Amino acid sequence: MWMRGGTSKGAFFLADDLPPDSAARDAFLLRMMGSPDPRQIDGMGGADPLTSKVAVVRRSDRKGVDVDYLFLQVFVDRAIVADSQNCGNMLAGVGPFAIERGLVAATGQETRVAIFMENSGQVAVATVQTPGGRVRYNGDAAISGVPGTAAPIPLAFRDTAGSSCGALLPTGNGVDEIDGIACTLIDNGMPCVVLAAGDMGVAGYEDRETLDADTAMKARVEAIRLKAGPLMNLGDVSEKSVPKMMLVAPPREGGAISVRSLIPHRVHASIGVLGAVSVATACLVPGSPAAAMAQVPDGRMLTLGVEHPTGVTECVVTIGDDGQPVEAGMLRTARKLMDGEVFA
Ligand code: NQM
Repeated sequence: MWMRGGTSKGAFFLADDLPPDSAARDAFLLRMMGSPDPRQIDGMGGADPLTSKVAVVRRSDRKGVDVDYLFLQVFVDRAIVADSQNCGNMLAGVGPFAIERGLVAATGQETRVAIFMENSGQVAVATVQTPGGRVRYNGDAAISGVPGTAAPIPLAFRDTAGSSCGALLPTGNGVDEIDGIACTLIDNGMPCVVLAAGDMGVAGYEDRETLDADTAMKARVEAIRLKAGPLMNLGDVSEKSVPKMMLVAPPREGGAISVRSLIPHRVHASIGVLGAVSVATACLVPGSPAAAMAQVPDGRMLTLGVEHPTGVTECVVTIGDDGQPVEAGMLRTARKLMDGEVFA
């Protein structure tokens, strides 16, 4: 099934429909998307990392969990299929897909789907509208980066701190210096390096195309990323899609922070879900580049607007008694686009 999940788009498969051997699976997915090729002309991919994504879903054996979800990023211009990150946008399509395929039974007006995210080992809960026992896609919820409105799919995350890096701040520091630049190495669901856009010679309010064309800036950012990877317990990240690089600037649209994210080699058209949660959390780290410029409300349940090239994404982050983030939430939507057979 081809679906839009949040601000991303890609293929949703039942695990049993793919080759069990991961090398054969990856070869199939590369050919299906048309990678490697910057235009993906011989495949289904949209020549953009945000439209070259795959969700693999199976019924779960875990207690209290409905389905297991493995996210795979099919690189556009390299023959790489990476499982090194989560994708909270594709996650928005997993609940509807699981109900459509009969892995989860609809329960009244709304169906709560507990999803184990295999990439990082955490559970997310999606609430899907199911009036009359069928998934409803139409509705009034708008998310920035997607035209129009659709049925709301709230996502709730718990215990995402240290999802891939073992700790919220894997170096134990709120700020580290790499190549002379102050950076926060953080993972609240997505490994991210958060640094001031100004330190990279840009304002941080540019559009995606302008920043994507700035090859000198991108080379400096990539040099920092390659050094940050091992410091974040991610090892050699030259062939991984993490950490994401978050260039932050003071908010201008009433949000908490403004961000341009490199994911990691192209600039995101908006921002990833767990990427937004992680950068919002960086705003709460004392002394960090993000905290220095962020506008953070008081309280334990914080709504933090993350401004990006196509709007503002609001994350709700709940802080526990120890001052650490314990829960995060975000509103997404999804849409079924095509159900059929794909050839490779
Ligand atoms: O951060 C893009 C996306 C993502 C990931 C990326 C995502 C997340 O927008 O949870 O959703 O950062 O590669 O789909």
